[in-house]
Amino acid sequence: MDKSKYGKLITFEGIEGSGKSTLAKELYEYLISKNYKVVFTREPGGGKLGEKIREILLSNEFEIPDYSELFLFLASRYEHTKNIIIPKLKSGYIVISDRYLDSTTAYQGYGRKIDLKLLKKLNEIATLGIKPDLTFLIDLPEEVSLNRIKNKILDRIESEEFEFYKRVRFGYIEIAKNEPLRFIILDGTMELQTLRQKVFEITENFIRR
Ligand code: T5A
Repeated sequence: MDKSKYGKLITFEGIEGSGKSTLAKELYEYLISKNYKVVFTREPGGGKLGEKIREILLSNEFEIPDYSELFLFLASRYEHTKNIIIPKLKSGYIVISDRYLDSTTAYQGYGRKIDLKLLKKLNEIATLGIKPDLTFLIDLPEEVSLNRIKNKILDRIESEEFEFYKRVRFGYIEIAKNEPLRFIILDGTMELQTLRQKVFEITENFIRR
């Protein structure tokens, strides 16, 4: 495989209400308008199986024990990577994913306190060794996050206590610190217009590199 023809995987991460979904979709639209080959996808979900798993994971109908939750996220990721991400990258697409492997490290690792070394191994299996080329971490204080989502019907994970989000946010910063070349941390309290401009600019520079 000629590596120069291989696409790029760009992921968006952050806690609830950070604005990552908005920015990921806007980046997708922007790159389409510039005639790039690009696809938008998300986790949990992306594939047919993953979207079903997403319904279960976010539903308030079940109480899902920690490790069951972990394995469901990983099951979704394996299908997503194998059936969507890898084929699209091989066809030269830019793949934009709203959440990917770092969500598991942040939420199940730092949030639920599952062993980080174990998660690293499991993530390697679920991603078939694929790593994002560029990750935007939209960092937001927990208080602002809760305020942004307070008027919506909360899903199972959004109903977690405040301390959980504090750990997840802290976890994200730690993950990003360990991989400074892959991560761009943006302050999610900035105006959406400013954030958008930064995401577009950084991505275009990155693609042209
Ligand atoms: N999860 C996921 C795990 O625990 N482990 C895993 O491995 C994976 C993959 C997934 C849930 O699963 C968990 C994490 C999640 O709890 P989701 O749908 O991806 O669920 O996650 P959410 O974070 O809930 O996604 P949302 O789409 O609801 O939130 P976003 O993406 O953070 O925010 P967004 O863009 O929808 O914006 C929220 C609101 O804020 C406004 C927007 O207009 C919108 O109203 N907003 C701003 N307002 C002011 N200034 C800004 N800069 C703003 N940016 C956005």
